Amino acid sequence: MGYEKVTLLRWNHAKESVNSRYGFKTECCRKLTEATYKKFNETFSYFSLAATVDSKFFCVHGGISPELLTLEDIKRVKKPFEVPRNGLVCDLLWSDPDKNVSMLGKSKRKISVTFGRESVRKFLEANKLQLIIRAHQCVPKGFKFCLKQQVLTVFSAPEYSGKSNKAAEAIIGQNSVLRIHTFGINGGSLDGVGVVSDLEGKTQLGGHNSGLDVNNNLDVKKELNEGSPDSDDETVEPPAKRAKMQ
Ligand SMILES: [Mn+2]
Repeated sequence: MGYEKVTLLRWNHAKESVNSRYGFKTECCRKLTEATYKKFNETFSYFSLAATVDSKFFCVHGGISPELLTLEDIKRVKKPFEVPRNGLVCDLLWSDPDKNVSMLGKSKRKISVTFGRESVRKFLEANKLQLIIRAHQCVPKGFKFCLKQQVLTVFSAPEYSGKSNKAAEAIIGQNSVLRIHTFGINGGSLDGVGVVSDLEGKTQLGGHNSGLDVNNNLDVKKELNEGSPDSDDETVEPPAKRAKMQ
């Protein structure tokens, strides 16, 4: 299937200091050139912070921020931009949902914050949105709803860093029907596993035919995944470089 337009959202590794710590720089310089590596990082500074789909789904890499009240706060960030170590831009790329707090909590990543169901509820309500779709944490099935099903984590790297997790993608179709396609690695190649068509964890095989209508399922499937995603992605921000002694 072709796409007319693709919007890449900035993620927490789309930053030079993180790239140089977690292997992208090494791989890039080995397979390509350092100049290409620099171009990658320059390009990252033009990526979008977040996107909405159908004015219902808020897509972002990490999550929300105490400095995020309305979508206008994001629109005010002019490209290109760097990712600071705190504040709105940092939180959008680094924050995580947290079932143990109502509003905000401390992140064990040593950067940004965690956010609870009440802060999500307020953000969604203020912006007339229904669901936050984010990545940033490895989850065993590739997807996980949390915080009263106001937040969906979709993790697209199967067998991440030696784990046995599946991966998933969220597909929003006509009438804002949300489908979740999960996949794993089979014999070294990506293998479509199927589409999850209900919220009770029964993965149905058979391609993209089954739809998951979030609106119809939100209230009746409350039991699902009320916890926070497992914080398996333990990426932390590298410490700030110390100024060289003169
Ligand atoms: Mn991440």
